[in-house]
Amino acid sequence: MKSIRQVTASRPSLERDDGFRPWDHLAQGIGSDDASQAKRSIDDLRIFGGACAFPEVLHVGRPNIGDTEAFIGHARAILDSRWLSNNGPYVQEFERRIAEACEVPYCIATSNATAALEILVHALGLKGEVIVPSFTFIATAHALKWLGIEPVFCDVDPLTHTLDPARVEELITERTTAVLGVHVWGQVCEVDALQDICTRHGLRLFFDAAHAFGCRQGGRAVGGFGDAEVLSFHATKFINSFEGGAILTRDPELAKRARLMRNFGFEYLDSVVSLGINAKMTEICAAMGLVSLDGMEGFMRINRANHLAYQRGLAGIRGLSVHALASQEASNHQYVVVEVDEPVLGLSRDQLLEVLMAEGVLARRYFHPGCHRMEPYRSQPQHRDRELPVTERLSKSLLQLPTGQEMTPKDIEVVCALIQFVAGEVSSIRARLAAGTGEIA
Ligand code: T4K
Repeated sequence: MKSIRQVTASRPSLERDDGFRPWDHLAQGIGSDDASQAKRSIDDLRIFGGACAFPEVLHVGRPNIGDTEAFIGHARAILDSRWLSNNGPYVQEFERRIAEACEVPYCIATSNATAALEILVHALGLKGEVIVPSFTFIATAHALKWLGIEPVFCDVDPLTHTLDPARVEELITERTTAVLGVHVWGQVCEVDALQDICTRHGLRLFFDAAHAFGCRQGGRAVGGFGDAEVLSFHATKFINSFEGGAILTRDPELAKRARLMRNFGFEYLDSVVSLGINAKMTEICAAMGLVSLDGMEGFMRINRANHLAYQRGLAGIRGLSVHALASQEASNHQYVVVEVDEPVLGLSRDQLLEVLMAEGVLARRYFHPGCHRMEPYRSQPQHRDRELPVTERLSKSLLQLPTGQEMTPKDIEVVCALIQFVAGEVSSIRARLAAGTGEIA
């Protein structure tokens, strides 16, 4: 048995700058083969020398895998066909299926969502400033900045976590050319209010829907809102194509421009008619995407059940709640988001996270800090000095728990029991942490 000092000395830290990934470390942790092992005293917690609840780490973003045999069959067919990329039949079929699911006429599959956003910035002819939430994955802001557009960070609504339309309107200047909303956690933005603002001010409106494939609101599917929307099929998304993305639009001219730009601006053979990059999806990625799409109903069912299990398992904890989406007809429940109210719970979000990480529950703190607190934005006064109180609060209080196909009901039960145990022992955990034996790094 290792001593407390040995265990705590090698505990994973949240703040590192050397490329360290916490799960590499956790795989070497002291483990219990019995994941159901209950914690009876705080000495049983891994941060204080107890056994790790999950020696095989639980990840947020573990890929859902569809029918492996079907995928292998497609892989063989692709190799045999000698057609590996450049708008092949798998990509065309993937685009047809996504357009159908999103109820839009045009889908352009891309290598990832970030490239899709960048293509849209060009295809929409954006310049100057674009209003965007700071409470998002950094890709949303970087896609603008990379192309010389200034992201103007806007605060979000405390309940929906999406762009607050009233705040958007305050930020419009003569340099503003567009608003870019993010359907974070699959929560559809206030699309009508945003559309109204954009129409009145002559702005383009587009959406980062990386989290929201399969979600619906007001009788409409995500994919058809604004001028265009972007999906992500990254491995960590509930439908994945290894890496991948897509642009969805109802506008035939915009679709045509985006399609050209995805492939260097080639119209055919030797004819280049516009600026373009290489953002093509490969055939193998499209095959993975198609297999994943075939499993979509099952993945949604699992995510829904997991969400419900977390809601039940974490009920009754004062100062900790599972975030519920505002009224919406359909959601992929891709993320299980927990909000920690530190003064009420008695532990900070980061203290709870450290306890969970030590136990092999690799919860995440998306999106901490907000984009305006990361480089290259935070060193610029216009971003650093911007007041975004809701973003600041959310980035300090939210935690995402593992979900998806890999999580069994038993895993969720153990994670919930662990959190319930921690919530019931807050004072002694705090005292022990303060005494230094399990000091938070
Ligand atoms: N807009 C929004 C709102 C987004 O959230 C994202 C991506 C984008 C745009 C850009 O989309 P893409 O250009 O990627 O298509 C992860 C994902 O990598 C990222 O795609 C995603 N958002 C973001 C929310 O989460 P990280 O930096 O947290 O990734 P990482 O490497 O820490 O992996 C997450 C967890 O998943 C880890 O615990 C490991 C696990 N994992 C990951 C992969 C790739 C696996 O178990 N298997 C895997 O294959 O960003």
